Amino acid sequence: MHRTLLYGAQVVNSASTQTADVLIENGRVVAVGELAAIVGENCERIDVRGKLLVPGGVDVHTHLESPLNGAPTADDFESGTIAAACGGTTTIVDFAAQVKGQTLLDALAVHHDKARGRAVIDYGFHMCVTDLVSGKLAEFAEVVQSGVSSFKVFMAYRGTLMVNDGELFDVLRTAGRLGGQVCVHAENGDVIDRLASDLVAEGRTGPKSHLLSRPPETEVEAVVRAIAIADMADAPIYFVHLSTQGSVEAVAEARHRNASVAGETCTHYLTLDPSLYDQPGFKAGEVVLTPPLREKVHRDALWRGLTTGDVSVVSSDHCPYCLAEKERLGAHDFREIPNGGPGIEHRMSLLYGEGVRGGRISLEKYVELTAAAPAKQFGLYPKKGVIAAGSDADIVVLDPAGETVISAATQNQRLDYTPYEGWVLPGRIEQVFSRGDLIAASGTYVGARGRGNYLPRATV
Ligand code: DUC
Ligand code: ZN
Ligand code: ZN
Repeated sequence: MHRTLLYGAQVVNSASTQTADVLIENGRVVAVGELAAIVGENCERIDVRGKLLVPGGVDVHTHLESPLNGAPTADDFESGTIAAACGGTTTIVDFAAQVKGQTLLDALAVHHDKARGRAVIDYGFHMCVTDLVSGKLAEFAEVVQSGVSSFKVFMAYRGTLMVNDGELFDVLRTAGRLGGQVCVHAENGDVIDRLASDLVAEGRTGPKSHLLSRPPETEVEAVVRAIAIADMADAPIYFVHLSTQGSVEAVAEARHRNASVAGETCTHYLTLDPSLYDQPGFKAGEVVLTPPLREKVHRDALWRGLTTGDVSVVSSDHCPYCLAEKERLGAHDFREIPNGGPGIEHRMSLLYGEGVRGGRISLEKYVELTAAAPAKQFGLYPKKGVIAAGSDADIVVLDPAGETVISAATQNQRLDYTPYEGWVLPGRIEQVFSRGDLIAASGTYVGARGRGNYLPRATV
């Protein structure tokens, strides 16, 4: 039996912080407390005095080797999960995307094949539904039984991904009856398409038009509409990648009347300014991600939403495309630029640096947003998301006295840029353990290949 004692750190969970030792046996935490004097000789001891121990990050919104936008995303399950591990994330829930004409179960099988033996951290899937022709709703039960208890649908991208209101109602009602939940991409796709055509007609074909064609109201209207449809379907709803003040207010209003509504935002909506769309040449293409970046008033509202709990999860929406690929596809028309950006590697560092050290959230809130709440929301808690007896020993050793420098040249994400180039953040992720294995040290992957396990998820 392999035993490891991490001793002398501040152990941070979403409800408490304590100075304690953590004893790990066979990949699980078996005790947290004053243990150094009682564990005996047969135990590896690791000195983590002066450090913070936080639960391994749970990133519930990633797109690895995904065909969703036509072009496959740049990170596959190996490179993407190595980047995640180096950045302190030990669990992901990735979107398995159905392509047109494919059954949901076939789409899931394809995604399992991509991940199996390649992912280095534990992983689950959401089912991303893009083609609802007859019969697909009947597959939902089997999808849920296989451990995929959440679905994603799009209220934008007519002709490729978008569902209409009736289909949204069907999906919500069907998933809800099965005890599953639906992740909704809320944007008014038809209005966006018209604004985008107008811009192209005026010759405004560059990346900044991505921002101009997606004003905040296009998100807010869709959030309000989807909440009403979820009410009619008597089903829970989870909004992915919220970016606006109005959306936070709509979700808060629904939650105050006890509707089963939850909201997620992403690191980039909290930290990046839309002035990045004014970068010269095609460089603004880096931040063609959906929804687009928003002004400070929206970022402030999102931070407030995190403190009130109305926005309960911070994910990465890691959906990477190299800038060269974005330019190849969309240099002449911004509508052809694959939408998405990186984030899986720096989510934990950014939220610690900008959130905790920036004075916006507490350490416990940091753990809640990055690990405990996403694990609870998607049926993985307390296996994941907490450092406690019985939980998987997924643990990040964070040095509050260190610093993190972000650069494309040193990142593990398989990408030719980062929108955070040159950022220096307080705090440094020193070591990362997954099921008790040391898998990352000082930003380098040191674990075995393909060691990640599939996580079938319960309904919640
Ligand atoms: N939605 C996502 O969740 N990710 C990338 C692009 C999109 O539209
Ligand atoms: Zn989306
Ligand atoms: Zn996404």
